[in-house]
Amino acid sequence: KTSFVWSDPFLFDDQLSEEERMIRDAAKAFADEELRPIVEHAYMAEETDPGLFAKMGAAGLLGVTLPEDYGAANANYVSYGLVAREVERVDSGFRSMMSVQSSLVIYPIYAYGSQEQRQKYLPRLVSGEWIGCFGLTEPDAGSDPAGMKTRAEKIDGGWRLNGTKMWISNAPIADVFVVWAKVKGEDGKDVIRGFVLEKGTKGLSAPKIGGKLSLRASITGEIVMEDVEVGEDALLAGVSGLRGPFGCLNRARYGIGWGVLGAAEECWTRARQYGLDRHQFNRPLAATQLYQKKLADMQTEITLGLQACLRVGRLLDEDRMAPEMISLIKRNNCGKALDIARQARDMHGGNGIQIEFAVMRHAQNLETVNTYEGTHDVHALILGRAQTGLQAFF
Ligand code: TGC
Ligand code: FAD
Repeated sequence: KTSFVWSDPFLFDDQLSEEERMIRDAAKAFADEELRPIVEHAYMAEETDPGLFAKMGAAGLLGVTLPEDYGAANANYVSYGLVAREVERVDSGFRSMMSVQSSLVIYPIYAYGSQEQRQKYLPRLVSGEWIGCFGLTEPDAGSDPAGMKTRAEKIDGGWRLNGTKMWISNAPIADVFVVWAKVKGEDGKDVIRGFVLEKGTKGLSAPKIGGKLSLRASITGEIVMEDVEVGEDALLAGVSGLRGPFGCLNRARYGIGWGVLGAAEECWTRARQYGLDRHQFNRPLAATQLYQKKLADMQTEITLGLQACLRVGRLLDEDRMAPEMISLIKRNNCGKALDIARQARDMHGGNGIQIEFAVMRHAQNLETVNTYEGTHDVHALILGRAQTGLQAFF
């Protein structure tokens, strides 16, 4: 008879290849050795160490799906998901830093860039020597990126960009800025194009957004472009239209689907241990029915969520992914992880508000993760549209 493993109910690990397990274990070792010791300070001080990118690069955690030519691991998307899960087990902010670099900066330069752009940027982004950011959202265009005001105007030999991006992860410490702007097409209609800008270019600045109560270990900023002039070689020539940024978001949202389950697992296992250790009414809290029901709910949602991620990851690796599959796991896993973190906070009683118990930090972080890369409700509308054929955004 097979015995039940409470921490891995469906024997998830059995479904991974040896290589996937090795990458997962390397990510876990990195997260435990390099991230756990600094997370409380980073969160409390709202401080992001730019040197972490080079450490992640040296550990092989950046751009893991890229070919070896660029110094990357040439791993599959299941491995990318496993890395996100281990990093986010420590903090969603650290996973944000990693996934912006991998899915939102390295990926578009690889998928839409020229050979010259690939050679110039990818090795240094994969090693973490250079830090990247991705500017889509604007003060007046969040869920509706088609409403962006940033424009790129054709000038002799290149482009001039004007506009402001808002809520941009990594921006204040970035060397490389992938930004999306409206360009007047030959038919006179606006079309969205991608550009790669570099730190130090005249007119480009990235002030920090302070005062966040969530995702405090990950720095966030604006990108301000005032008559930023760049050459023709700054254009990501391989794509036009919103499918450019969405192609990147598919990959980042997929990683988030995995990552948030790492944060949820951390909250679940901490709540379980706390309930075993803490006694009230002369018995462990974990001996009460309500406490056990909450643990069972957490175990169930995490177990189902992981199976869903693995399935979507396998389909992505087989090139059979539809974006709606990613909306499903991004939306459901973020919502479930947020519920789990809030419950875990409650189950820790007063201690639950303390930084050393981690659960409230995770709950606060997951508020952001539930919102960025398409809010919980926006992904519901994507799934609703796919099953009814009816557009409900406007
Ligand atoms: P819609 O008409 O649906 O589509 C416009 C064009 O885009 C194509 N497309 C996609 N292509 C690839 N993958 C996808 N997932 C795609 N979704 C749409 C579509 O085929 C069409 O192409 P074409 O060639 O026919 O023109 O667009 P819409 O304007 O109606 O948009 C609808 C909506 C709401 C679904 C979309 O705008 C949306 O997803 N909004 C959410 C915005 C969002 O996710 N922003 C994320 C900003 S980046 C971020 O948050 C990073 S946080 C990083 C971190 O710190 O980890
Ligand atoms: P809004 O779009 O104004 O939404 C507000 C509310 O209205 C939400 O509840 C939403 O679900 C709801 N809503 C919107 N439209 C509809 C509708 N049609 N029907 C029903 N309800 C609707 N962006 C980047 O480009 N790059 C980054 O690196 C990045 N990093 C981020 C980091 C952090 C810490 C944060 C907080 C955000 C980041 N974002 C980034 C921006 C993020 O993607 C947006 O915040 C998100 O897409 C939501 O946009 P918004 O904040 O403008 O909210």
